[in-house]
Amino acid sequence: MKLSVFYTPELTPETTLADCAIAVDVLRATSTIVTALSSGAEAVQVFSDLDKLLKVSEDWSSAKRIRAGERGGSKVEGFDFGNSPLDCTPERVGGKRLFISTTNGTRALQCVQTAPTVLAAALINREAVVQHLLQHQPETVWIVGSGWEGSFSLEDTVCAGAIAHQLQTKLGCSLEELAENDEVVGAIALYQQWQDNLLDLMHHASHGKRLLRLGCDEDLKYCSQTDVLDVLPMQREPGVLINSKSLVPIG
Ligand code: 3SL
Repeated sequence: MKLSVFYTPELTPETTLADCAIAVDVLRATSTIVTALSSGAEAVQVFSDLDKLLKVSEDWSSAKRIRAGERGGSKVEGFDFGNSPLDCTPERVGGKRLFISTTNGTRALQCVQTAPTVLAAALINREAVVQHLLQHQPETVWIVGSGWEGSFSLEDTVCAGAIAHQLQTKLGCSLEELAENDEVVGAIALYQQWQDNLLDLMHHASHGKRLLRLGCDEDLKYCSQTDVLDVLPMQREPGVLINSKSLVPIG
């Protein structure tokens, strides 16, 4: 298994593809997606365009859909939710499809959506992602951070490092055997430095500070937890993610 980390969708190769592509947006899209599926959402459908989201979701009755729109960290007018995982309670999302468009995270997912396997990862479901990789052993794995409007993000990189570090530990392999690019080494080093103070790291992150200015302190606390949800968002069709752990094996 060879692992690559790309800090943003813009830095991700366009001409090749990994066997397994993992999109990360700890603050907050992939944390929201993981939480929605954990709370029983039928599926999460991601859009980079708000108007397309509204058009496609029109085919769903209002009782079976939730529309989540975020731009610049705030809820888009006319949408049910913004992009807070704390909104995704079983009472509000259970049995419904979450249609979501955010500033960065949904773009990262669209950037990798042609890969054979597409997963969504955050710190809260890191172990579920690692277990999938150990079980299926894809030859090439990409972890793609969402960043903020094309720039590096501490929180997405530390999550990539958390996945890479756990993978290396569980595989018992060397860094040379696992890492395909320098960013893997950097991400692991960042995680090793901050693994016991992830909330502090969120407070140092530029996007974390932005969310604190918007009063999203509880979101940072929630999103900085590690391995708290055993949920694996996997793309079933382009742009549509389900909890692959809820699938019943045939036979
Ligand atoms: O999901 C995202 O694109 C986030 O980067 C934006 S926010 O956390 O909702 O502000």
